[in-house]
Amino acid sequence: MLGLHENVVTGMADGYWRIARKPACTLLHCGPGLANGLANLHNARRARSGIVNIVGDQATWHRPHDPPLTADTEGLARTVSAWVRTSTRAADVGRDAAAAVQAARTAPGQVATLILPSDASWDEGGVVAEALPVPEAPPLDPYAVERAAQVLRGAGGKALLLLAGPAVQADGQDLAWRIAQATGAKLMADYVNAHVARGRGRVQLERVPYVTELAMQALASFEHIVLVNAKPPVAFFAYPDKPSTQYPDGAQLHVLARAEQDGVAALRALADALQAPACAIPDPGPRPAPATGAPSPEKLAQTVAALMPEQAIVSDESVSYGRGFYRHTHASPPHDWLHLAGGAIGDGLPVATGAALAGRGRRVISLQADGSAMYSLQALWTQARERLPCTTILLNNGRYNILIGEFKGVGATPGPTAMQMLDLGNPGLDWVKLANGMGVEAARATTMEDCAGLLAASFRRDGPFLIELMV
Ligand SMILES: Cc1ncc(C[n+]2csc(CCOP(=O)(O)OP(=O)(O)O)c2C)c(N)n1
Ligand SMILES: [Mg+2]
Repeated sequence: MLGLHENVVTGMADGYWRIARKPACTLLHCGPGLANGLANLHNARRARSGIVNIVGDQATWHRPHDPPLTADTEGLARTVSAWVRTSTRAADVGRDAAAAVQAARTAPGQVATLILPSDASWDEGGVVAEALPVPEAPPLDPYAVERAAQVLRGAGGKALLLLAGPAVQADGQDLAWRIAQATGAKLMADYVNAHVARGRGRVQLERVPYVTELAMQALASFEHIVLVNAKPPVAFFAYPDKPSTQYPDGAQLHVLARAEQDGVAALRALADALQAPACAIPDPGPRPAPATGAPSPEKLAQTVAALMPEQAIVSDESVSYGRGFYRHTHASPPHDWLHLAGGAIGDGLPVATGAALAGRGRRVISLQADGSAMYSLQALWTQARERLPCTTILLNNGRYNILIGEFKGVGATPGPTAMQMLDLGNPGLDWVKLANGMGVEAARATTMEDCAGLLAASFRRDGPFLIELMV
């Protein structure tokens, strides 16, 4: 599949892993091409996605002449990769490729980068290697299970099970719900999740809020936080006079499963230790009707919940507009929700594209902020070329809205010069034309009625469609 910028390609590989649970392989050009793809490899690393990057490089005997594209390719690769190797002979390439795939599949999923000097590719003598076994995830710590059971038995509602990684998939949620019902513990998802199973039949999880004050409020009552593939919750950024950590000073943190351990197995062991009986996850109530009138975040969430097809995939790079989407989308068919896992904007459309490739016909809905979309909008071209079932709701607020809040967070009042740097309205971006220019049909919506009509129509198409929602 051709992507028209390396950051589109690496983001596609990230989205592919999140749905297919097997690595995609990128093909990138020399050090600078890898550098172009680094931001989305950073996101993939934070999402714990398995990816095999193949980076072409100068022939071994040409490199000493220092041609223009010579760079520290290994150095660049190391910043995002768990595994890096340069093959120096054709005879080694098969062996090294097998090791790269093995590294990418190592729990919970890793970025592996294989650098191939051009002579290693074109020389005779290549050998096809056998696939290597996928290593087992590190074993659970029985003491951690026992300790968590002990804590949860005594703490009731003062304990939180904080879920991330595999623990926010359907099986993990079932087990966590049983544990919560048996002990009175509360459940929450980490703010940063690559992939959350959502909708009817799943737990109505909320995430730890983004805004530090709100996160601290949400966590204030907990004396014990049991981490299941999650990290201790910390703020995205520092703010003067605010703490980095969002949990109460006196709270005890208990690691049930680290990111690379099997959180679902850990929850199963914990449910067994607590003899937590099976119990049904509550019904979220009736599906909402599509909203009407002027767009708002709540109305958009409600409309998406009203209309999304079965087994949809949501790629959420809605940035400031989407913080409250969860609450209004529980009562919808089962679906998968993919977040920006590493905070580097420009992943939403590529992830949607890769997820659509892995989803084999499943509808992908991008909830996509405008400023972030501009980083990698070429992904639309790949959606058109591959006729992927992608519906993009492009949230046109004409600015980097979130950064206005960040100014407030550090106690600054942006003046006219700073505000101008957050403004995308001069000249305004015409998303219908931008999409059309890359072969994607598109229309503008200014009301929720328009949006609902276009959304429903897009779901009946085979290929991609973009709705520019003026918000
Ligand atoms: C790669 C990268 N560059 C810059 C930033 C800083 N940044 C965070 S959000 C943002 C603007 C987001 O604007 P938009 O996508 O329009 O969302 P809105 O704030 O309007 O909701 C920027 C520039 C970042 N997080 N990642
Ligand atoms: Mg914006």
